Amino acid sequence: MEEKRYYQKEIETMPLEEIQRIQSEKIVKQVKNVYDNVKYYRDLMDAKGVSPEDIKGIEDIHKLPFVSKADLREAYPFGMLARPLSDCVRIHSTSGTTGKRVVAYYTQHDIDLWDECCARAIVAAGGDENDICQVSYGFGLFTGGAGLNGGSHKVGCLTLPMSSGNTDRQMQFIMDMGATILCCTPSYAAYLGESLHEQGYSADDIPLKAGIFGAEPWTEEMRHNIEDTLGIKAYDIYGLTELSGPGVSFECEEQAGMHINEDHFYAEIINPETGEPLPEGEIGELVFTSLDKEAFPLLRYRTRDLCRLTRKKCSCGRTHVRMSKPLGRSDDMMIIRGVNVFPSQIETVLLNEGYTPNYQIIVDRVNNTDTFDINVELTPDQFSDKVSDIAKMEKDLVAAMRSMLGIGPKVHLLPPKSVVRSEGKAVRVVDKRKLHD
Ligand code: DLL
Repeated sequence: MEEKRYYQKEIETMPLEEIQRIQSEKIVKQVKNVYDNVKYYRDLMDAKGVSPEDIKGIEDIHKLPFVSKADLREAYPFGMLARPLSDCVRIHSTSGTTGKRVVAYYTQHDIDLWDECCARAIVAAGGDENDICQVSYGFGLFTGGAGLNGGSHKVGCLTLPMSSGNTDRQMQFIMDMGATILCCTPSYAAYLGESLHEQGYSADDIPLKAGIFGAEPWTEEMRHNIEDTLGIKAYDIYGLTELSGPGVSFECEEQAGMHINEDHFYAEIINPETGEPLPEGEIGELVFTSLDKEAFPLLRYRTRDLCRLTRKKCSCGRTHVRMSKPLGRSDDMMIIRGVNVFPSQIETVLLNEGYTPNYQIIVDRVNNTDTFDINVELTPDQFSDKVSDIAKMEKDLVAAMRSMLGIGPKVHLLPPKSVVRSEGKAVRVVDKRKLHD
């Protein structure tokens, strides 16, 4: 049998008790560090009546206060820094569509740790120094490009720092350089696959063998679609700017949940309403503590991402806890006519019914009633000039949606190329109700 490969075998396959011992050592130090160096944390902890001496190990973590995006905004720009700016070497930032941006700071140690996490993900996807790794996440303030670029260097792959966009050039580099690993958002991977096929390439012609896709929710159905089009194995990767970027967790060859780099990030699942910790296996909000970040450490940060954790043994040999694909964010969940709807449910139905992943959901409110429309693009093969054919397909799709969601949207089947493609994170939902509020 082929020898299993890891980037840092000892850490990645460490017994749980050993991981917990490391986590305990790190949390005690980190809590003392933020209490002494960050007034914002000192005030939060004082207000909760908890002092650094109360934290004797990882089992005491629930005594600490939560931190949310609102705290980061309040403390913007420097209020959460635990090191002087002179120790920091870089910043990254969220896209900040609403309110102030969140800015994260890194020391060189923080960058090294982050690159290692991304290197673990690349090796888990089968990467080594013989690979050519095309990094098509955006470079700049967004963390995707820099993170996978750093990881790819650590592994020793030949790295193509493409950034996102310029699809013709992306295709040219994949084909001419013989790229074997592609890193980008799943929606962009689907678009690249579609574009390569339009150029006349089939999955067999495309040199890629693996993809490392994340930064947005995507379904199993989308995974199969991308795997078939590009002829690769598609691996999920998760992360957020506040904690460093991609590589907080990543999939192994099992493709059954993402191993969280628990030696650096401690995960909890809580009930988003009450803040109470939930037992293993239950769905709730993911909360992270960065155990050894220097510049911008976060205690009990509420991600708003909904998922579940499992400690079931994984056949890859890694012992770190696995998180399921996030169902979506608690703030992405749409409540339409009183019913909870996640974009991922809609994507599942579309792909199961044989449609493309090119869709957009539009929600509005007219005369105090929610409207719910889904624009879905047809392939040239599916497209028909006969109105009755399209009407029948729309009717069937509405029925499939109703059975998944409990409510029926209006479905609009559109000609090929009428839904705008994304080069980064796809905009799946346009909720116009927010404009009226
Ligand atoms: O998206 C970091 C990243 C870059 C992750 C490249 C993976 C690959 P942010 O822009 O701060 O950081 O957005 C973080 O994106 O809280 C999730 O809601 C969502 N997200 C990230 N990865 C996944 C994933 C980057 N694999 C927010 N599945 C997170 C679902 C994801 N959602």
